[in-house]
Amino acid sequence: MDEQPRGQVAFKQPKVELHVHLDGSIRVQTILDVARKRGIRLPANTVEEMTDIIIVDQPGSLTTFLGKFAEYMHVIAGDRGAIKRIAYEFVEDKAKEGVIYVEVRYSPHFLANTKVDPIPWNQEEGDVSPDEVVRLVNEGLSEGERAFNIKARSILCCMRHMPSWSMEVVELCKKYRDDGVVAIDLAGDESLNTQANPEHKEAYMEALRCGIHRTVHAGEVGPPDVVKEAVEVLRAERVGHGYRTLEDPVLYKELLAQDMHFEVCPISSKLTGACDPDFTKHPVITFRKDKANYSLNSDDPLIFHSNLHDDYNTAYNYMGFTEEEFKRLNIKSAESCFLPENEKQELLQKLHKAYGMILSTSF
Ligand code: PRH
Ligand code: ZN
Repeated sequence: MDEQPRGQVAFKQPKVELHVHLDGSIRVQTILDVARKRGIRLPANTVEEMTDIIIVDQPGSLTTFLGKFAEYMHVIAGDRGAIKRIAYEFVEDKAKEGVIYVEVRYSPHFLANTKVDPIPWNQEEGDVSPDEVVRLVNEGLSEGERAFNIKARSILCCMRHMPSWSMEVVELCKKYRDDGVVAIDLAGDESLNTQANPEHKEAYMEALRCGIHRTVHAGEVGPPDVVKEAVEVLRAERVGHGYRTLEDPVLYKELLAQDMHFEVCPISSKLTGACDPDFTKHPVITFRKDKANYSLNSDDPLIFHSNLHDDYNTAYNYMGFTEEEFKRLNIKSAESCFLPENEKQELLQKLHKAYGMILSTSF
C-alpha cells in the first residue's frame, strides 16, 4: 500500500480515543505563553526550537521518553490558568481530529506544586494541590465539551515509582466520579518497576470495592507477567498497550477469551522502543487477525510530534488496515469505554449511525 502524503486522513469517520495523556498533549505555543507569563526561562524562544527540544523522533527507550516531560512540566505545574487551559485546548484538538468521545489521563500529583519532592520539575512549593488540579482539569474539559460538542472524561494516574500517592489518587477518583473522572490508571516506567507495590494494590482494591473502573499500563516494555498481574491482581478491565502479552500464548488466549481490551498506541510503541520499528511486524496486526478487542490511540502526541490521524494512517499505510476494521475497532472501543451503560449505548448509537450500521443491541 502506498504511503499517504502527510495531512491526508485514512479514516474520516467519528472516533473514540481511550489512551492519551493530558500532559503529553500540550500545545507547544501554550508552553511558551505560560513560561513568558510566569517569567520562566526556557532554552528556546520559538515553537520550532521548543518542539525540537521536546520531541522524540527516533526509536529510543521508555525511560528516555519519560525523561522528556521534565523539559516542560515545570512551566504548567502549579499554574491554575495553565492547567485549565491545557484541558480546554486538549478538547479542541481532539474535536478537530474527529474524536467524539475521549478518555484523557494524567497524574494529579505531577501537575500540582504542593509536593516538592521527588518531582524533578517542582523547584518551589506552592498551594495547588492534586485535588485542585483535578477540579481545574474538570473545568477545562467541561468548558471544552460545551464549546466543541464532544464528550471528554478523565482517568487519574498512579505512578509506578510513587506508590505513596496511589491511595490519594483513588480517593480523588471517588470524590470526582460524578464530575467527569471515570477510572484509575497506573503509568510510568514499567521497565524499572515490574511488580506493583502493595500500595498500588491497595488502591486498586479500593477502586474495585467502590466500582471505580481500572486500566493499567502493562506489557508495553515489561514482560507478560506485568500484564498477568495487572489483570489478576490489580483487576484491570483494560490493558494500556499490552503488546508483550503475545509472548505468553496461554495468557493471550485467556485474555482473548475474556475479550480484554488492549489500548494500542502505534506511533508511541515505535518511538519508546516498545515494539519493532518496522510497523509491518506490529503486534496489533496479530490482534486484528485474532479479532481482539483493541483501540488505536495517540498516547503522547506532543512528544511524538504526531496526532491521532497519524496513528490511523500508520495502521492504514503499513499494516493493511481497512475502513471496516477502523469501524470495528471503534465500536469495540466504545463498548470498552468507562462511561455508564446508558451513555455508552448513546455513544454506540452515534457510531453505528455515522458508520451506516444497524445497532444490534436494544436501547
Ligand atoms: N507509558 C508509561 N507511562 C507513560 C506513557 C506511556 O504510555 N505516557 C505517559 N506516561 C506517564 C508520564 O510520566 C506522564 O507524566 C504520566 O504518565 C501521566 O500522564
Ligand atoms: Zn500511556
